Amino acid sequence: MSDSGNSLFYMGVRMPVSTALQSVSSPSFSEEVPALRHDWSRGDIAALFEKPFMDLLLEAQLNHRHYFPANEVQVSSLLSIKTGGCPEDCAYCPQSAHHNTGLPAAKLMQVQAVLEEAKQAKEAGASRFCMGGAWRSPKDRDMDMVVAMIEGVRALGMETCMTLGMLSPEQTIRLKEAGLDYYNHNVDTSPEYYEKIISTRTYEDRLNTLALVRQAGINVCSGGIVGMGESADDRIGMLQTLANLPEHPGSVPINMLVQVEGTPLDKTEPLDTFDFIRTIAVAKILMPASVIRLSAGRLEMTEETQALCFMAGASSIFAGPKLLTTENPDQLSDQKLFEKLGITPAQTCRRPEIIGEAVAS
Ligand code: SAM
Ligand code: DTB
Ligand code: SF4
Repeated sequence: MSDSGNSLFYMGVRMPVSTALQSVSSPSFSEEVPALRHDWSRGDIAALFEKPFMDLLLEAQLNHRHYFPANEVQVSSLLSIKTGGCPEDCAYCPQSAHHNTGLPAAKLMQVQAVLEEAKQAKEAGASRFCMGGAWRSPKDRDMDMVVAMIEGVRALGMETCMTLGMLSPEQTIRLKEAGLDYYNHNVDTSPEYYEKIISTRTYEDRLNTLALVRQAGINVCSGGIVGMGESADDRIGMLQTLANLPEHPGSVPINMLVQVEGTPLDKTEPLDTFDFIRTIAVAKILMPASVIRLSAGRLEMTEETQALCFMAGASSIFAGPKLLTTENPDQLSDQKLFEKLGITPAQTCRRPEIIGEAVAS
């Protein structure tokens, strides 16, 4: 670890942990930089979920400040570059051809049109542009356009992320060579619950693509969805999978299910808000050097819920009026929320070790 051995960010400055802890009146927390572990048991994780809410949030926030500046949230923007008609049957997804959601399908966008959207996102304050394709996996014939999109967005000075489904080894290498910064591929839920949500691919398929991406040296973005009717043990199992990967994903998006009419998961009993916030806090404690993204579902959340998610260690959001196909809070309401909370947009959400190129896991 770097010089942050016994200091952390508080009130915008790095200070000794003891001083920061006095400021939050909590002598009971360790000054040690939280180690990056990859051997979490379900019992360990369950014990975190059972902590008193305030203790859990404080621990998560202190862990966060060992690795990241306080009060900064990175902003990403999303674009669906190929929409709908997907052969996979993911029960949550409005883009699956197996569900009748009324969403019109569209072919892969032209490169220039994607770059126009990226420019606008940059002007609106996004530092990363995430492009999503409703594919089981991309066709090789689509790769030239995908590569041109990555190169074009990078030339605008933005970080790039793609989420295109399963990849072949050759496709993964092409993405790396194009300069792709992040590949998003979510494990979505626990290994046990996965087959209740998706029948057209396996958990193993998902882990295989994550391994290809990691081995190619592309930063991994992987997280999941809660509020799909899963059990508390499924949320524990999902976080266990992510935290016990050979390297913690650089980004961990935690999505609250966006319920869409026509999908099998529409009208699912919503998850208790505190259980959602706890999931974010536990993710931060398990993977303290990773950026936890408060991802889909913010439109249905109050400002207070989002503030507690930031307190729990979330330090990234998707901004802009649209996610891939569903709505998201508009720019003005996010700006107002940041002002109310004294949050400033971070220029990057890369974890510190990645900036130094010395991966510490
Ligand atoms: N087809 C690719 C794949 O599945 O990896 C990429 C696009 S897919 C839409 C990206 C991610 O969006 C999914 O893995 C899932 O976690 C998330 N997602 C899709 N529909 C959602 C919904 N209704 N609510 C919350 N998250 C959703
Ligand atoms: C992620 O974890 N969430 C984003 C992004 N990665 C690609 C997608 C959310 C999609 C929500 C439903 C929709 O808008 O279609
Ligand atoms: Fe297709 Fe991805 Fe939606 Fe599943 S989540 S149906 S793979 S677009």
